Amino acid sequence: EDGYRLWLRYDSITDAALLKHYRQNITAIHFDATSQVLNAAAAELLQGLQGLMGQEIVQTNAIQDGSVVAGTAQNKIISSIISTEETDKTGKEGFIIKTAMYKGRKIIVVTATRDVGVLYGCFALLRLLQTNQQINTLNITSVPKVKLRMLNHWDNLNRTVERGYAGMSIWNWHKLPGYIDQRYIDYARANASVGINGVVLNNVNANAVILSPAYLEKVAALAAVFRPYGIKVYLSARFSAPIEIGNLETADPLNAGVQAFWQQKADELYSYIPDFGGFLVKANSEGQPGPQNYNRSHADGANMLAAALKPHGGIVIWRAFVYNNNDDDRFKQAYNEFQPLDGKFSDNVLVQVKNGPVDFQPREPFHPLFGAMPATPLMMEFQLTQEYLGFSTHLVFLAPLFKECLDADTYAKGKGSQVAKIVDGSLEQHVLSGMAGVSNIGSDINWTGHPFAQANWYALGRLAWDYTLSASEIADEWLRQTFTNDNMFLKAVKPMMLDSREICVNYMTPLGLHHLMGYSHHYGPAPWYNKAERADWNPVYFHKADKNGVGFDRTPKGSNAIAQYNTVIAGKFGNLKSCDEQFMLWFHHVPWTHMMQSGNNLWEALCYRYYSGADSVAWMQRQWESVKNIVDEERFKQVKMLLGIQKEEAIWWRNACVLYFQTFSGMQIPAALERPGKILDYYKSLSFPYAPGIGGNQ
Ligand code: BDP
Repeated sequence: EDGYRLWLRYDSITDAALLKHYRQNITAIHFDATSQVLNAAAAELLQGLQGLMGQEIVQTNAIQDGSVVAGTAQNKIISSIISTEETDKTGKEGFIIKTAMYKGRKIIVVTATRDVGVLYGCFALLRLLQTNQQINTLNITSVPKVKLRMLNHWDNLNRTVERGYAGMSIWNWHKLPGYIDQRYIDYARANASVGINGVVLNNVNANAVILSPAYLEKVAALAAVFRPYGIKVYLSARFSAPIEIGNLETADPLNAGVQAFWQQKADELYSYIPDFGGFLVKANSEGQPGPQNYNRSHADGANMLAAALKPHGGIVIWRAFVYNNNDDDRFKQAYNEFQPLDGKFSDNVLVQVKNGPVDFQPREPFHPLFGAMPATPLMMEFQLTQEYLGFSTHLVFLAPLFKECLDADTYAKGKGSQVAKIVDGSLEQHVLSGMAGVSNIGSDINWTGHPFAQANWYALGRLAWDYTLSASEIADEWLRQTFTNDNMFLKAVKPMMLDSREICVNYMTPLGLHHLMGYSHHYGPAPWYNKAERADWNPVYFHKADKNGVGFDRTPKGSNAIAQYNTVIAGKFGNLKSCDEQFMLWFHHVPWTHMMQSGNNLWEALCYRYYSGADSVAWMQRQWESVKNIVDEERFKQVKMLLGIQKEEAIWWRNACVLYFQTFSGMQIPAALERPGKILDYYKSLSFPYAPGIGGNQ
């Protein structure tokens, strides 16, 4: 069990009664049409069912008791059972799974309006077996809530991965297009199994060379692998490509030569990849070129690219992750630049916004742009790779983080205007909608480094499909498929997964602290750091600790960032009394002696949080130890070792932060808590020249 098979293991069902149930209900599969996508679906269904049921399943045209009949609504058998009106309700990608009688035979129908829906339905049927559900009376209709469900790879052409902690890039550019690694196919299967339908292959800090013919051939080879799985390829486009690979002297979006370059590039791209998805663009952010270099706006830049792609049906995903090195609060800058552009983007542009206003911290309030740009489809950007949550050595299940943001109410159109309703386009009736995760995938045999980090990839896909799923349901599904359906196992491991994010917040950045990590590599704590070339790359900029207290005053007395929220939210965050303590230091500079709900003062509460975080990792270790006999030896040992590292690093975070903040509070660590074994200078002296994942930026 090296983890390579992810959640698609298909090992035979061990429960005898259940096995009997499945063998009674499924005996054969029937696919009456062929297409690349249906062939992929049939192959998956055969492989999965045969593995799970431990017996041969025939693919036959004859209908018998237990036939799985899969196809679109055009299929004659299916249309005699399910009306096309009913199937039409599932849209372009949804599906129906239904138990039915056909000429006296009991069958299972898997249907959709298009082949890709059938593929998703087959994966859903397999999931039912993998999670040990009963299948004798099925009646499932499932429709994705979000249209573009994507992974963003931050992979460089030299195979390093910016903020990647699971080995090198899985794209072997050198061997492409001639050599198709089995990994590409298994990657596509895994994505399709959770409904991911788009992948950006390269880093947002992009190299223009990917747009040259030699690379387009390679990109086309990957697109061909992904096509049968309903996945489109997208590329990060470097805004200055006209200069770098087009021999032009400018990349000004209003320059006719530049426009012609992109139009010709789009024509060329579509000649290689007829279903190419479009461009993802990071512009005028962290040193990347962009339209502002020519005094043009983000809308000018995005619309110019959008015009080039439009005739081919492509889209532009323009990132809103921007901040300048100026005196204004970094929190506010994306809003300040983008909000005034609402309504100015072409209809094939989405603006991609990170979940929070700063940068993928363990906890952030939702980004104030959500709800503030009604005329623009806003795409969600989550980060799967754990840049700020312990790399791939800490077990941190991110579904609770994603849910917290998606469920947050923006009040944009009154109560009930959750971020999720902006992301799925329903609040403003947008045609386009999207959710992306910055990939945590690499060349490690188990794909994600930490065996449990696979769950974050899984969760992104499942939530993009249906954000009403709870974190607990997702953890349950993933654990059953990836490890075992054993109840003892689930009882011990699920709570540990579900609490893991809050535990990480507690030992890293409790009560609304943020951006305390080491400079550049982002590994470990460095709340003292103040030497970066930009003020807003320094932890001291964000926590503002002094003798009086700690936290960033974002009320009208301070930076007034809260004014970017709807007044209901601003009122809540802006008042220390009503501000949820978990966000407190995001919005207030709070005296050390401030009385918390617990009856402790802020300093004591901070200490208790840090200690409880580190202690909870010991609890996670005990939970894991308790399933030793239920888990395969290989993954048991891996997770055990990783929890050992996590424990040490949680203590490191705790000690470094508590000792540092103590220099301001001047108060003792509460007597009940163990003293840190080392002094602050020890933690300050640590250096990490070879920490993984460092990218082109800070
Ligand atoms: C930051 C990363 C940096 C990325 C940047 C981005 O540290 O490597 O390039 O985000 O999202 O979190 O563009």
